[in-house]
Amino acid sequence: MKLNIIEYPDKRLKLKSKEVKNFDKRLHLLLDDMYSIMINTNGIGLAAIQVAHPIRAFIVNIPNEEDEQDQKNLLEIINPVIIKSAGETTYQEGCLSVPKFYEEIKRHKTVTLNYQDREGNRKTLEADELLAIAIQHEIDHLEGILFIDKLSYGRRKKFEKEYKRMKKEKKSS
Ligand code: Y12
Ligand code: CO
Repeated sequence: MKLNIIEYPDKRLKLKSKEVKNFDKRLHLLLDDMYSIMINTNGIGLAAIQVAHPIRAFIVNIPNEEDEQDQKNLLEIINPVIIKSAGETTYQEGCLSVPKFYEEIKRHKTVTLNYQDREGNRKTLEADELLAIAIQHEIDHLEGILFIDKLSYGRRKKFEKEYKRMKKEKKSS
């Protein structure tokens, strides 16, 4: 499967993704290909909608203490539902669909979620630190929400201006 990461302002990023019902070979191939493209582009999280598949699935691979991404720590999260969240934290977030732009975003410090794995098995996960932030960022993608949608009016305007300038520079180079 040839996958490309779609980038802001592509309207498909605004779609609400649909529940996964078939835990079949096609899903497994998509998850495998998402992993390859995420690692090749230095990402730590990627939702299926970012590769133009509007289904409720995402992957997260948080680097370990040596700052290495070990595939053993890969999480494939399907049909997630947050059942508990607590605390508040901020983190400078980035997104493969909004390249070269980073902003401080407020999130819950910890989240507990129910989800399914690639075989459809039901699981519960308690997440904190960077994993909790990544999970909230990716669940937002399933709702058609980007981290830049969470910016204040002023910061969003600044982003639009900078992003347009960056795109223009890229075109002329
Ligand atoms: C904390 C906050 C947000 C997340 C969501 C997942 N985000 C990413 O994986 C972002 C990756 C990213 C990678 C970049 O590097 C390259 O594209 C080579 C990048 O840099 C550029 O665009 C130049 C920006 C974002 C998880 C945890
Ligand atoms: Co993202």
